[in-house]
Amino acid sequence: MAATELLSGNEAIARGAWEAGVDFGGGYPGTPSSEILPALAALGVKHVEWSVNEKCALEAAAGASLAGARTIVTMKHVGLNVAADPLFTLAYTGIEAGLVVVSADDPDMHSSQNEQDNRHYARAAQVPMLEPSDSQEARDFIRAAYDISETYDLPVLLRVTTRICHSDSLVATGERVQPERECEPVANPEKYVMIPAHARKRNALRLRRWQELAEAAETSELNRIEMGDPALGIVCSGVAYQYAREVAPDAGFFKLGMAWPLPRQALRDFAARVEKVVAIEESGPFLAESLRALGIDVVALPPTLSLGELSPGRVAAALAGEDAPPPMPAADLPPRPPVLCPGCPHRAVFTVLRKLKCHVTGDIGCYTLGTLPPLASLHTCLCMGAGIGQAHGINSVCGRKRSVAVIGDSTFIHSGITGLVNIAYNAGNSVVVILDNGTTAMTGGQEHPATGRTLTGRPTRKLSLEGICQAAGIDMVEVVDPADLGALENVLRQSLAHDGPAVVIARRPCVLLSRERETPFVVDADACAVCGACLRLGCPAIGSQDGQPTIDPVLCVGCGLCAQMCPADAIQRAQQ
Ligand SMILES: Cc1ncc(C[n+]2csc(CCOP(=O)(O)OP(=O)(O)O)c2C)c(N)n1
Repeated sequence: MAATELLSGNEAIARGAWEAGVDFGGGYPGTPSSEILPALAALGVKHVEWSVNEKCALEAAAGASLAGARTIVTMKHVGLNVAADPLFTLAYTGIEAGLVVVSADDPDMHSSQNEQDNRHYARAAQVPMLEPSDSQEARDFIRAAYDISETYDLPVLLRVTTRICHSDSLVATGERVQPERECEPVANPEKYVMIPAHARKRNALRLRRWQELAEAAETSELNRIEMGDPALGIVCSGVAYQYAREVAPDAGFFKLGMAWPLPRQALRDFAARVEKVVAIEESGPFLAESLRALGIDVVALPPTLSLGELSPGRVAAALAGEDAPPPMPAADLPPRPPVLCPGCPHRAVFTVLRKLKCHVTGDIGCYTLGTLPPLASLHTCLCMGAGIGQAHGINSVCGRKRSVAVIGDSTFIHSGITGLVNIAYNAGNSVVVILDNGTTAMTGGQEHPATGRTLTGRPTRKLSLEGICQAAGIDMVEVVDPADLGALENVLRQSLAHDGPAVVIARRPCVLLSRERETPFVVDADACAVCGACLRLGCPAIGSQDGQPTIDPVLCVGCGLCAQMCPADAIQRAQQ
């Protein structure tokens, strides 16, 4: 029954996809997109999966679409780099049933390594892109996206940003439209086998479809003109619309719901009706440059406006002609740098790597925090999977085991395996430490192939990390519990001394998985030599009072790492 619900943008996307009759959802977790697929699964969609990575997700979706099922693929912005290969050629082959790719961008990098603007992908791949500006539009636009996808035989990008994904607003929902298609894969080689002879023809067809879509964009109901005071005409989309509307309620607005292809003539007509045109947009001058390419005179805004997120205050400053609009105001709170949890198994690994004075090529996950003091023992973080390749490059030119790579279990499966195969194949000598905490902790604890459970919690075939490393050609593969500092140090030393590449799997579950605690530890003040060894762990449970280390019994989970670090044996389990 149709109803009104308070939904986050992510929940609204899932709802819209469910209503549109989606039967397949795939993706890889990544903030701010991670909640979409679990919400879709909760609605009872036929098949929803955490794929191994974003490329796998899009390829599986392409297959499901070929078999007649409407499909959705979700990822954070950098995930689209991984999925870009199939995306570009999908624009040639087209689809059978509607295929929508959700790209959740993260301006200001709340939880990302860059703030790339994925609107450029729509232009580069020539695929349509819709940009909702609240949860209602997220639900409505995704429904519209399936119609566009099927009418123009193209995958459609739905671009959202953190504020849209994670803000709640009211949504009028509807019923699910049950798809009528037979589930049967289409055999149409001229359309789906992209050998050059076919691809050239498809490219010409693609161009024709694109021109038809560009024509339709001129009158698309997804775009809206709100004609106000003609002194100022604002062109915008997504969350930027909300900020601009708040700051300049009387201005004229061209609100783009379909942000690519642009309604070129409609925008020119709008520009002719206002005295000056400003493009209010996050991330970069994508719209401003596109409008200028149409011959529209757009007011230049300060380049620094493209750094980070917009806010009503920043938009007001920009509209007032200020040169350097202030950054997003920081909340008036004490600084709280991110830290590894008390009892986090990653802490032990960085403690030993620091002791061994290793140069460490890192990766993305909770363990990236190993770069911060006092652990301060992770020296690179580029993109998922990169740490293994970087170690291989460093060690290849240095001719010895100069760098050690660390990588989380989920990241290893996502894009580390190929790097390891590359090491084995090219006779590399790197040591790779897989931080196997049994989950994708950083993005909220999602399942992955080595957890042995699917997105819905169903038991499944469990990937053996040891097995896959051996199969890659690594002879020395050791598994160690990082909670045993001595054993971990021994294994690392042996791996570094080994003639050839080695993998150390540091296996201990994330403390947030079971949330079980052991009896906390206490510092015996009389025995403590105040040497500071325990403080160098950077454990949030260990503080100091008047120079004397203390352990907070509420935070301590009883992992015992500090007791192993203490040369004076002054840290003991508390008496129960
Ligand atoms: C291409 C890409 N996809 C997704 C992400 C988001 N992301 C960053 S790290 C990570 C996985 C972290 O899990 P794991 O490697 O197991 O380390 P943990 O956080 O558990 O220590 C994810 C999903 C990303 N940064 N880049």
